[in-house]
Amino acid sequence: MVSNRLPFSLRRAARRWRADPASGGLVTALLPVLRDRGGTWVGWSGAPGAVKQFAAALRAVGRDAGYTLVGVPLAEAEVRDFYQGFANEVIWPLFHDLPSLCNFEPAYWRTYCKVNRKYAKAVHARATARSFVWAHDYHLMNLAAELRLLGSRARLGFFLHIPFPPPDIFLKLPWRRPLLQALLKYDLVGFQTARDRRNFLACVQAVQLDARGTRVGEFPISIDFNAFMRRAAAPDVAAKALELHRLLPKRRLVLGIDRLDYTKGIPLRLAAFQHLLARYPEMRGRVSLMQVVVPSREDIPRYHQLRNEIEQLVGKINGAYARPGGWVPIWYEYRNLSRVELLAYYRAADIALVTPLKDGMNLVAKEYCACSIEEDCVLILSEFAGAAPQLAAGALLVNPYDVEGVATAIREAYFMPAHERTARMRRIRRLIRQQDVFHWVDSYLRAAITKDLRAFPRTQAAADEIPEMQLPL
Ligand code: GDG
Repeated sequence: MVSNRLPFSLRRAARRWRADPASGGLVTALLPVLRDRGGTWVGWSGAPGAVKQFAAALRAVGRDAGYTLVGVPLAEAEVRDFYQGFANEVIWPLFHDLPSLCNFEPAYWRTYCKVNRKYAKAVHARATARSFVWAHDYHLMNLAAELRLLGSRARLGFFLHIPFPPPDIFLKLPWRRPLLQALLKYDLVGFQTARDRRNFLACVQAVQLDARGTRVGEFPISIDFNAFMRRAAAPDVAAKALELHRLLPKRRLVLGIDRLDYTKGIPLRLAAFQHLLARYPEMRGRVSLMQVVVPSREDIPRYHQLRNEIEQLVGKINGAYARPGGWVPIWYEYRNLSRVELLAYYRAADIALVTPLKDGMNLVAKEYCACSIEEDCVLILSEFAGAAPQLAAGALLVNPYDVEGVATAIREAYFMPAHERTARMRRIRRLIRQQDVFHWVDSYLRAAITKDLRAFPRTQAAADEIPEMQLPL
């Protein structure tokens, strides 16, 4: 496994470094795979400086978790130009269809290549021709190309967690050709949805590259459904959810939880909520929006601006509609929630408002449904989230740019009869349970190692699919 960051968080305890394994769905799903087959995870520790300082902590976590951890040291300038620069100021906005937010600084690309080489060396030192290397996400798109230059004969797979843009957006990238060429050095390139896979192939055709030898597929990522459901039913979570209802009594709770990010559509969501209160006065006092914004990428100026914009909007809406001693339209929090709090917020919310402008998948949507153990809640979901095609059978799909449409959907969710809420939620929950994160890992790995393409209808040889493509350019 290779990812930008290693799957744990480092903290200093009594003059020694301690590393706590991360508890995300991806790590949970991969843990048994790595433990059973013996695996290695290569990534940056997240702390500047030499790996030597935390080598003992890395070894200890690896011993407990059952796999080897290999740290890639990154200098401060590399973190700035590779991680904050190329990854988060070029690829992140571009791949989310926001090219006007891109900073196409040439130094960023050079550092991106250099840092990918660094990761490749760390991988190559440990991989043999019989290894399978699975690289994750947009930080490591050049890894296979660098590994091949080093002479690696390992089988190489890649999974993109974020969307892949259509050609008219992607072709703005000054390094479009070398980047696509690098991706085509992987044996398998996995995307979240059919949309992303189609966009990738259209770009490959647009720059006329030879895609023979690369296989592409769609593998919608998911969550550990049963673990979420079980934890959501625990007494500490139930007590906390009840407390939320006591604090915000006699109203339906609408929940938004997002990392601070301009792709999550938070200002437009607030505008939609304001429109609901203005256009349908009978909704005042009946619903409250709980908006949690989780701090993220705080070193990047655009994220600062976004936080200010959100907080001004919340202030404006609460200022216009709050009543003394009574109802306040928006309950806003800017902080990290603990696991128990997160689950309690999911459980307490009657309606979830998940309205990203574009999202690879959006796990918050799936987690919310898994925690809806009474099956009587409503999910309002953006058409542009990767989760939309899967969850369309039960969610209310909205265009996040259409504030009137989103306001109407909140009203529709509020008045939706109980039997319809249950029928919809049941459909989505069944699907998430069947296609959970273990299913995701399994289908990706089987596609990566099989020789028989017919066994994998959702996987294609890239070159076979391209001739049928309609070029949108
Ligand atoms: C990228 C892609 C794709 C949130 N707040 C708290 C908290 N969370 C956890 C959630 C969830 C995760 O963070 C957020 O995942 P998302 O999928 O919603 O979004 P990104 O972070 O942008 O992830 C995305 C994903 O990769 C996987 O492929 O779905 O499209 O952008 O798991 O539970 N966790 C805790 N406290 C919080 O306050 N503990």
